[in-house]
Amino acid sequence: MKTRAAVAYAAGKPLEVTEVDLEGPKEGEVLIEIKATGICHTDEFTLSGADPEGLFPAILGHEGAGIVVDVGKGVASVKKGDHVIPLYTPECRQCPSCLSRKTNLCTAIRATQGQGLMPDGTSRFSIGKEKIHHYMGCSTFSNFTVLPEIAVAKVDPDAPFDKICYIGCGVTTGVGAVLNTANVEAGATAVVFGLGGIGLNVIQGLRLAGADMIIGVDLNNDKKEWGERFGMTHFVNPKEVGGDVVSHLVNMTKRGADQIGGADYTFDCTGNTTVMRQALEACHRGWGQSIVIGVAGAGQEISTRPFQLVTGRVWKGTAFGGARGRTDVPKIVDWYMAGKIEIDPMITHTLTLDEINKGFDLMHAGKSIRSVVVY
Ligand code: NAD
Ligand code: 022
Ligand code: ZN
Repeated sequence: MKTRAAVAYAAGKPLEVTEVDLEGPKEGEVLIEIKATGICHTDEFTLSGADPEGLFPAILGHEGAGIVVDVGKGVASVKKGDHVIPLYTPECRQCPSCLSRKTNLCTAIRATQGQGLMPDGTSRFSIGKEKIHHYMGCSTFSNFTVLPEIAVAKVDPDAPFDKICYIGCGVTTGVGAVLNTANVEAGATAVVFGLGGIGLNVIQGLRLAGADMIIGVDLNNDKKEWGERFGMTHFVNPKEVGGDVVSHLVNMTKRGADQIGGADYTFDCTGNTTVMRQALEACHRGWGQSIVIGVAGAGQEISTRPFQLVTGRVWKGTAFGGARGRTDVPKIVDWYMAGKIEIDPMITHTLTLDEINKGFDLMHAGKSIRSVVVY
């Protein structure tokens, strides 16, 4: 069949919206009509050429929602008409990682996904004779896409595509980092570094978990209002703190008879390795946990003094908020439908596919929290 898609032909070039050939689903695969897709940082990271693993030409996009329109042989978990969210972290429920119950990083299709291919080692996308790569196993910048059955989560058909697409990455990453990775308890104190599309979802996850003190840190004062909108209780702009931001945060979180400061939980949502160190060191000695969510540039390293860890601080990372996609994503959609979490105000811009490059410009300029393309 033919489909319309935004194609990334080369690093640093704008996407080109054009007609693409798409092969139907093979065994264990499903054909999805994408109804809406968010534009996220990784798409920009890959398009810019900074991603050493980026492949071209490719159809980017990994934050979508749509409808199953066809299924290949042997597909049993979804059927035509089901509403689904594509998963860049699949859930096969059979690989050693899925069976371990200790991680969400399913390995079933990992090798081929990283090569921009379907599990059988081929691509479903082409233009004439030219092969086009899949991206993060999703390629949601195409009106139709093919995905492995294990990489789709079936969700409530009443949920609006143009909002729940954000659950395909940003919402699940932020809320999941709080509930799955950190396992924050009621009454906790927390610091969130970076109040963008991820940090704001960490904040609403903390509110959901019943955290008491939620400190947001951002260089941009406009983010104060944004943070407060989702449950932030205090705001810190490092540029306006006289001196070291870590000691400032430790002072703000002093409690108990011993007056030792530091947060129970901190989250890096910037991808900046200096901030990652600040986040670790702003944790409480003995039990503070710092969660790295931000993805740093290729080749970057983090450092701290071992003393920070010897005195009981824990440094952790999270991918897709530790969520097991087919199990957890439908639940997050239900939370949205029940009003337990908010999404609508974070979607600051809605675009057509032809306007998709505008979404990248808005992200660059820091003018959007999330831009969503509606097909
Ligand atoms: P964003 O650009 O919308 O937000 C980043 C925010 O950090 C901005 O508000 C910016 O002002 C602020 N900031 C920048 N430098 C800062 C500093 N030194 N101190 C304090 N604040 C600072 O980005 P986003 O969409 O929220 O994504 C954040 C990060 O999360 C990215 O690195 C992204 O790749 C990553 N991410 C990771 C996962 C995962 O599974 N681990 C999933 C999605 C996104
Ligand atoms: C999504 N991300 C950032 C913004 N939006 C993002 C990027 C990378 C990961 C998660 C989220 C990530 C963390 C750990 C891994 N990835 C490796 C997983 C593994 O090896 O099992 C990651 C993922 C997918 C891809 C690359 C890296 C890919 O499909 N190319 C989950
Ligand atoms: Zn993303």
